[in-house]
Amino acid sequence: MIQKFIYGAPIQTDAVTLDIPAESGFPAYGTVSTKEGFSFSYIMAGDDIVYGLGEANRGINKRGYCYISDCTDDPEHTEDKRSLYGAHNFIVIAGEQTFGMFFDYPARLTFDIGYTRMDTLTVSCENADLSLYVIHGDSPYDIVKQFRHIIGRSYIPPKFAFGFGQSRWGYKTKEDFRKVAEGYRKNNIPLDMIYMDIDYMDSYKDFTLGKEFEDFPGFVREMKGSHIRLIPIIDAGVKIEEGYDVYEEGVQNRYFCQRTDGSDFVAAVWPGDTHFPDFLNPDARKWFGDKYRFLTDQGIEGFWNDMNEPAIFYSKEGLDEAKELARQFADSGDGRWDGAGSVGVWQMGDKLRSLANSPEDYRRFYHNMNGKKVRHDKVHNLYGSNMTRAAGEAFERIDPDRRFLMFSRSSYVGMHRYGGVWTGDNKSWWSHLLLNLKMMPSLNMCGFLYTGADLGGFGSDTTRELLLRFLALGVFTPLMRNHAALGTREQECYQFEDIEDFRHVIGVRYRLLPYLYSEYMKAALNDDLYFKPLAFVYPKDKMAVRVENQLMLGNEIMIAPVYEQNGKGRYVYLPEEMKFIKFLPDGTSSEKILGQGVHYVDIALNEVPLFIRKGKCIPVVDAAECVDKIDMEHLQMLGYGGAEYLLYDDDGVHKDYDNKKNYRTLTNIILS
Ligand code: MIG
Repeated sequence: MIQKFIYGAPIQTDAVTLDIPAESGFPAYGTVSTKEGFSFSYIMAGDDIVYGLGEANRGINKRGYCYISDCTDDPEHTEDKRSLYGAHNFIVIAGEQTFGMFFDYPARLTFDIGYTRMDTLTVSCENADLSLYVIHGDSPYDIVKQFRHIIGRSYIPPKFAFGFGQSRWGYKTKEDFRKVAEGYRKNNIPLDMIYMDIDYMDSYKDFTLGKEFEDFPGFVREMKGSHIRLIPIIDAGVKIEEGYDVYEEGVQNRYFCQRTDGSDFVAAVWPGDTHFPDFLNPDARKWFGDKYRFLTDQGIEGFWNDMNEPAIFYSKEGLDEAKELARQFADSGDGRWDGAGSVGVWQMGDKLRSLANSPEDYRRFYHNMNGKKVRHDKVHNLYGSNMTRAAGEAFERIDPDRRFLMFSRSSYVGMHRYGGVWTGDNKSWWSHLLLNLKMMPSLNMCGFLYTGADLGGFGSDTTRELLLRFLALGVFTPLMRNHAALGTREQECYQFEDIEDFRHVIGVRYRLLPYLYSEYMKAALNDDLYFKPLAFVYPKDKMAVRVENQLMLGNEIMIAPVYEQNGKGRYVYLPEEMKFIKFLPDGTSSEKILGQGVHYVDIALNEVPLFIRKGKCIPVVDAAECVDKIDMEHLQMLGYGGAEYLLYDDDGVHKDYDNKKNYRTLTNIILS
């Protein structure tokens, strides 16, 4: 049962698709105050767990910290950070009283979950203009499914997007891409996608190609000939340049975000000075979306949308202020570090450091929302979402029967209908492997099923060991992509010794692909979860409820990756008897039945572990070099006494999801 309460005059976000009549009165839980802005407070019982918040820092249980929904381009995901790229304002409180809440509010929103006071949850924001949804249910899992139902079906990518992809910021020429394709194909490491980062464009201009990419359709075809799809990036900012069609059209039609005086707002990003398309204006959204045709017409089938928080290096205004301060700084003589009376080194440094993504800049420009002028900071968390919505809506026009690959960096609930997300600029840190695992179920709860992290880590130098362990988790995440930042150690799988280990680990992804795809599709089609915390499956098991380093995947398996350097294995908690399966580098697998309880299991660096639940079985196939070549005719069953598995499969291209023919029951003949 879902109740909706409206406070003030909420801005329409389109997060919820189901029409729920608003009620008067108060939520049955906690207290709401609208005296100074909005706040909701609730006293948590000692053992209450708080789930949700999608792409957020720290644990699966969000309790014990303060999180702020404020989409931010911050590439340092250290433990102290409160805001990442997404704003996913859904939480479930589970314990003495169990209920869910969705705060549909598109600006900065604070979740103090036992930070100020350990027993108190306070959700607050500046303006009391929001819709609050309160969800009652039998269990957190039930509440999540109800929430998912009201926000609409999750995005479904084409099947090739379940393959493995290689990316790196810095590939510039056809030769660079060919080298990657060759590196994988020659070494027989499976690969389905190579990502094109910003250097493919002409001067970082969206919907252009650098001169290196003459006869681009031919190049796209050449890659497709090796069953590799090129996936270009699109950035939010549009370069200011006379004669550049996207710029000219945007200016002419007033499709860019404007300052108070009506002039187009200028922000510096990769192309230099840019304007920001007003994705909240439906006409501008349609216009920008149709620009993707420039690339789809040349054979491109997928994209990733970046810098759409939006990220700002600096604004003209901000820079002018800094320059003015620099003048005063220069005139201030040899003062003290703190300036004592004039401008000091620290003040100058702070000013320069605060130029990027500054809250002041987000107050300097406006959107045109159906004729209404809305200051950006009031709708900040909708920007990236609506960029991706622009693309998603355009794909419906470009080819209504076909699926396109689309994922975004910034997002708000509602965008899950148009695309997936990747979790942005992580680092080659062991802690980020575990963070990756913890984010997955929370993202799923908020509708984002097609997700994954930069495997190997984006920033800083990876190691062979870290990459292999990252990949062994990535085998299970719908988006499986190795991506790294400019200037870091090269981390394509063929850059390391004993390449066969990479061939094997990534090969396991392809061996499991029919199963993973089937479970993804079932989750998407039934508003269900692909990844679940153990607590959702074993709610009565006190130990399972606390587990934060293992996940349930689909309805049959549990995963427990190794996430520590020099780890030869790990402790794992089994809520019930399960079969422990390891995919071994020689192509075989080992099996061992383990009883309920805690076990230490050995997991070598080139092995991929999983656990099959009692009474369940899953299909596996032989490894293949790409998704198109998976042999679906020769499925083998791996199981623990399970007699049947309901397989979902389709052509992976079109949208005939609800056809009964997509389901077939597989029988586990090799009963073990
Ligand atoms: O300011 O396009 O998160 O994946 O490689 C950095 C370059 C811009 C940030 C993205 C990252 C991408 C990078 N981009």
